[in-house]
Amino acid sequence: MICSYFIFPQIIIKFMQRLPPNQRLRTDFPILHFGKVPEFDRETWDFRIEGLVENPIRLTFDEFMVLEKTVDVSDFHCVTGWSKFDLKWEGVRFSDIAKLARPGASARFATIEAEGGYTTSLPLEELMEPDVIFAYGFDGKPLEPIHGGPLRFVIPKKYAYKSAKWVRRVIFTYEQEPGFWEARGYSNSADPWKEERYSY
Ligand SMILES: Nc1nc2c(c(=O)[nH]1)N[C@H]1C(S)=C(S)[C@@H](COP(=O)(O)O)O[C@H]1N2
Ligand SMILES: [Mo]
Repeated sequence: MICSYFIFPQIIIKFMQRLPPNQRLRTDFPILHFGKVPEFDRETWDFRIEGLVENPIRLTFDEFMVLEKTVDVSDFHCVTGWSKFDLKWEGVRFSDIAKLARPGASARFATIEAEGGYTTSLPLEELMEPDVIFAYGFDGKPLEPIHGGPLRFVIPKKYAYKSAKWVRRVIFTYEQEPGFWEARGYSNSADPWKEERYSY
């Protein structure tokens, strides 16, 4: 009695509150990207941090894997209307990556660049949040190529087109560069709670 009439609605309300406006909850993990899944060659793959930094860096995959590891559980919201709860990402915080390269005083944004030229850009204060990570693991396993493996960017507080798969480079900039979807009419701020889907 208590369970069905009291607790159950409470659970539903709690879930609804975690769903941004006009999003629907999915329990599967949809796959969405432009172009095809790139090949990963551990020998030639690298990760570069460039632009307005005091210490530009190039890391091999093995070097990346020994950086301080973070696990973060977060929700995921695609601008086309689906959301997923409690995705468990393992990787390295953006803020830890930034510490290594030491952004200069004039750096205000960073462009995240993926294989094949997919890009997105964000202000540094949003990138320095502790839930923003470069993920190589998902749910205790290596991140699958189809979901962005070997390395994807994850910024849970933004629509997922900001969470670039197959990341290779971070460029610190003074002006915000237009991203792949942002240049095609999607919002630069991309806050799902304010429903910032388009750039008009
Ligand atoms: N490199 C790259 N990253 C990308 C995209 C893409 O087209 N290319 N699509 C984005 C969009 S719109 C979404 S919803 C998510 C989907 O991630 P998933 O396929 O792991 O669910 O990846 C994002 N990252
Ligand atoms: Mo998306």
